[in-house]
Amino acid sequence: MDKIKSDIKSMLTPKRYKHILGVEEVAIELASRYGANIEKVRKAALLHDCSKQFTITKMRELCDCDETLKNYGHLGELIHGFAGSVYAKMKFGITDQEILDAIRYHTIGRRDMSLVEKITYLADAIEPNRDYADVEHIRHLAFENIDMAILHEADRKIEYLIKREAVIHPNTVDMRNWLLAKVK
Ligand code: DGI
Ligand code: FE
Ligand code: FE
Ligand code: FE
Repeated sequence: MDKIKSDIKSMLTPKRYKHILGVEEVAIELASRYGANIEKVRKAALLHDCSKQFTITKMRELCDCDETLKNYGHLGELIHGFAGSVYAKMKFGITDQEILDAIRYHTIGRRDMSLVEKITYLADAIEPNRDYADVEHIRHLAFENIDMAILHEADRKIEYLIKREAVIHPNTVDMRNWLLAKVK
């Protein structure tokens, strides 16, 4: 784990590395709370943004931009999880599919996420360096009901994207609808 940390530190800006450590911290807390494998969530947390400093060209080369990104590949921000998952396998020797999927879907989410995926997605959104209007509420919810917390985060994200007149990836909507049915 120390090797992953030092490699990641050298690949990212200091600010991004600070974010990574924040995600790791929250991911460990959530894993303890919900009984997830700590090793797995730590690896997913440390590697989730590993491709963040790559050029968009390099991300596109790496990324097996499957059906999920087919009509959304022009949105640069959505690719780094896909590229990161390929890079984590190639350069960090990660073979566990749950970790690779947690990295892959950490930005857009998806329906039927595993616990490791949920924790990575949520920790990314609520780590201590994050600051947005609803973050305290979602931080609190995170330890009460993880599905409810992700549902609120998805709602918040969708509202934010609508306000900015930005394209919404269907995975986010699909994840939201899945959770909505689940928590009812
Ligand atoms: O990589 P991080 O900054 O830690 O966070 P992230 O991977 O969750 O999100 C990266 C960016 O992607 C963030 O600025 C919001 C944006 N994003 C997430 N979902 C969507 C999106 N942008 C668009 N246009 N549509 C989405 O569905
Ligand atoms: Fe990210
Ligand atoms: Fe996120
Ligand atoms: Fe992140």
